[in-house]
Amino acid sequence: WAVGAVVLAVAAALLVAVGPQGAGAARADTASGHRWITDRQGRALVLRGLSTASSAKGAADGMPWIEEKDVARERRALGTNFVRFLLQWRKVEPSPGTYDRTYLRQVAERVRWYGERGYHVLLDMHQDLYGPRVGGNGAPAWATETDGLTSAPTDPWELGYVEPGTVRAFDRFWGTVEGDGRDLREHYVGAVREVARHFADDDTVIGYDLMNEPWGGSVQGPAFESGPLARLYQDAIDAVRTVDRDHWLFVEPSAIGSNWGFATGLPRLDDPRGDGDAARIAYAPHLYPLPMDLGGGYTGSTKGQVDRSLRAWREQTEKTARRLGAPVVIGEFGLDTGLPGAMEYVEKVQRMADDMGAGFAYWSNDPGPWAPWDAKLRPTKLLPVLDRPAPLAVAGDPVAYGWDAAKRTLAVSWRGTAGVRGGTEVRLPARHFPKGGRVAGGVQRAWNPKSRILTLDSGPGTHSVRITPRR
Ligand code: 9MR
Repeated sequence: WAVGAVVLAVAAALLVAVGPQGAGAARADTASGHRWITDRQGRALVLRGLSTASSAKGAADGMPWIEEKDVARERRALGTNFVRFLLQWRKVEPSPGTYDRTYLRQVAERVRWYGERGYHVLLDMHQDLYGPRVGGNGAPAWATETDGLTSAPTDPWELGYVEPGTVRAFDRFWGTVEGDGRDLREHYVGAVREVARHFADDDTVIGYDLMNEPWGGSVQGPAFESGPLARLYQDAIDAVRTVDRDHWLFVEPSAIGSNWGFATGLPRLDDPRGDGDAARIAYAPHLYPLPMDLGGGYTGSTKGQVDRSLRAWREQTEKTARRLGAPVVIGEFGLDTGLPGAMEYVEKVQRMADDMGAGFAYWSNDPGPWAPWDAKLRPTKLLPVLDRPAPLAVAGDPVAYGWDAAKRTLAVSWRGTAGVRGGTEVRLPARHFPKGGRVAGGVQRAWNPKSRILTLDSGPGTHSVRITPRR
């Protein structure tokens, strides 16, 4: 998310709109106090993974670059339990009202590769810059109305969001300018429902990300988020629930502003499953602090600015999650690993995610300078940073958890809750725990040196466990 003058103007407008709400909210450095996505045993899931993959955007078959062995490598090298898997509307609905089952089967095959290795898959309805007809990806050509306006390629790519053809394509999609009466939103909702119908009984799928980085076209800010965006989300949620009662619906704010830590106007949404604990709506904002977007690293004066962005981002995210009654997953964060201070930044975001009790999907697994593997699939310096000790599933209500690299201690505390089956699982990477872990304050139930997963006993009451490397 880089910016041009127009985008900055929007940011300034948002800043004014945020006003004093932006400051002062209480902040507890603990993972507790919000809802959790749970597995079938009722355990709270700490979702940690990558997006797979940007390469799917332009591929003729819409498939990411990966083969099954790459999924196996990722599991081995990083111990991730989560993947945000990119879908393309153009592939789901290649012509109006016609859904491509072959495409959905190919997606299902890859979901199975992940499922067999213990992953949870978030299916992400991805788009950037609307669709290929206006220089982006996502929407089919038949659903791209530009009224003769065009879009030129831009550098950085994000500036394409203010190209006339792209703005008009969004406006026609949202129905915020006069059109030919065709309801493109309805098609989109139908496509999302079709994806949900296909995966309703697939336990590897954790949910659906209803739209990547929504953009309002010529309508921005709260007017967009509480208007067209909220309506689309509500329609999509209602439609999914007609075919899929159980999977989670992940919603994102408008990317502009929120990615940098400004407030979002996204309102509470209703899940036909019911209110409170019955609802399954998750909040998946992206995190790209503006100073880094503009090419800065995590160093010098930029570092202080980024730190302020991170604090604001956390505060806004927690506030929005409370409003939505939703658990949080950082849907994307990522950067060129060659930027100065990049690894310190990734560490910092992971610590913040742990403090918040939020999952994350790092952007992305495409081999290259942003990824844990380079173009030749050799590990980059990001790999050891992401290969971090962490809980995967907590048998109760998590209170706090985190890896203290200086003390070489993974601490996990939780309150056992009734109805939860199984133990708490933590992953202890070989690079930090070559001989496994020594458990204090709890009881080790099992240790699997291959998956590097240590299982801890749980039960009623509060547990506070510290794991250090076995000598
Ligand atoms: O990293 C991606 C870059 O190579 C592409 O040119 C660009 C446009 O498709 O998208 C980048 O990925 C972005 C993602 O789709 C949405 N969030 C921000 C990501 C990084 O810019």
